[in-house]
Amino acid sequence: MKQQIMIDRVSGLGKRDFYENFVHRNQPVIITDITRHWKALNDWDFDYFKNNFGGIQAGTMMLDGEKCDVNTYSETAGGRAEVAAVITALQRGFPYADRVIASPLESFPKKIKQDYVIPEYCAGGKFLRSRIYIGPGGVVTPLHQDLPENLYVMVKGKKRIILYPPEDKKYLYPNSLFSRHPNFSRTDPERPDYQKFPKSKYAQPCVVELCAGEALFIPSFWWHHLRNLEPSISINFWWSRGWKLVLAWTAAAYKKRRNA
Ligand SMILES: O=C(O)CCC(=O)C(=O)O
Repeated sequence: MKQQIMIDRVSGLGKRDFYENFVHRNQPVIITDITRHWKALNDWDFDYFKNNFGGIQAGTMMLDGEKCDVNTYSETAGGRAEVAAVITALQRGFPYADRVIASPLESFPKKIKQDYVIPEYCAGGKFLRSRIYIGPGGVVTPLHQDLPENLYVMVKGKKRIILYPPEDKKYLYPNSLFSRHPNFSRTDPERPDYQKFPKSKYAQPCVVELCAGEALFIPSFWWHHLRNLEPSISINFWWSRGWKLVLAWTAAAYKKRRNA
């Protein structure tokens, strides 16, 4: 029997402790006081984005039912849409809401940076990038893993996030290495199919509910599945370290060429 993974909620965590106890140990943690001085915590809601950034073209992902269809996401082409139009549809609800915003920070004007403070844990981090996610209640991002370290900050709403450690990969049936999305699993942690994916019963999920104002550190290669329990807005901070940095640059260059 594997030991149950516990994810602590902490505050007042210094950068050194963060690296020693969590980054270097590849251990997730929820930090509760990152957003203390963020204007975004008060201001960000669907209307704020409509009123302040309504005219911009942001990256989006189409929904297939309640699931984000990652195949439709592109940082540079196709999946872009006007923020006001997407949010108006989200406010009308399903079936009008047919896509969510999942956009690189650079799509937004620079003034958006006044709304938050880059957390000290990743400020100055190599290859630091952010994406903003805006979606209605119910929406799911399927189970996947990413190369960078990820500080995932809930600004509005609430998400249920199911995590698995990287070593559970053998139970999670990832897509083929040669597919478009080799980092996605074919299993659904919310509806496990043990007939089709028998080894998935050995995977050990760890479930957290992340509330507005809280940040979840998702270490590199940890698997994560996210469900909006409420209409939600979040921003993540991805950064890379050591040998993974080379991979991150290579993957980004490859993606840029593919999407051009
Ligand atoms: O917010 C979401 O639903 C997706 C976020 C995500 O997959 C990530 O930060 O890696």
